[in-house]
Amino acid sequence: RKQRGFTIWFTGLSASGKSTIATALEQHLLHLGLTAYRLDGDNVRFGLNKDLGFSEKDRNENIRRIAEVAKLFADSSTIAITSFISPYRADRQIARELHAASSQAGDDPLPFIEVFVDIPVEVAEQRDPKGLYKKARAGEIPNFTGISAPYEAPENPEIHVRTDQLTVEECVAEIITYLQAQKLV
Ligand code: GGZ
Repeated sequence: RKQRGFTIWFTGLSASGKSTIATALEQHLLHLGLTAYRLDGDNVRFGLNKDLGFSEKDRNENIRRIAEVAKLFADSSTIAITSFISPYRADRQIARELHAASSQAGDDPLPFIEVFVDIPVEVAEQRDPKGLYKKARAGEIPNFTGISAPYEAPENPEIHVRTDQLTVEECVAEIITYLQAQKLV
């Protein structure tokens, strides 16, 4: 049976564990013989979106473009995995609706799976692997999500993982179980 494309959309604070889980999930899918491609800050914010910063307007545009690119990957039968804070509910809704609108070939909507990588902001701030929260507190990074810019938590994500309570492997297992139940893998 031919692989079906879809998008796994991670959302969560800086240092929540999005990229770690996304990378482990990608490895798992590749081992299953599936084609997956991860979009993250390293390959998008330094390329396609290098003209964008962290104002609300720039984040809106960042997420809009990422959603369009993820949709193209999914439409080409790849599993697109996106790993961005995507702090605004309305932007994630736009990404979802873009996938729901039928694909270019005019067939089924492309599945969109929102994964809320949930961590209390205090724990993210304690982890602070890159020292960004410290800088944000010191006023050296303006509009820092969770400190001086909003994070709008998903109300109805397909998957919700608490990364202060689960291991990376447990989070991946939860996602795989969901995908199997949906007959996507
Ligand atoms: C939040 C920022 C900011 C501000 C730079 N606010 O932990 P990181 O470093 O590696 O991940 C964060 C990343 C967020 O980029 P996204 O494209 O995911 O954001 S959004 O979806 O909101 O457009 C952080 C770093 O960039 N970073 N400045 N002000 N994170």
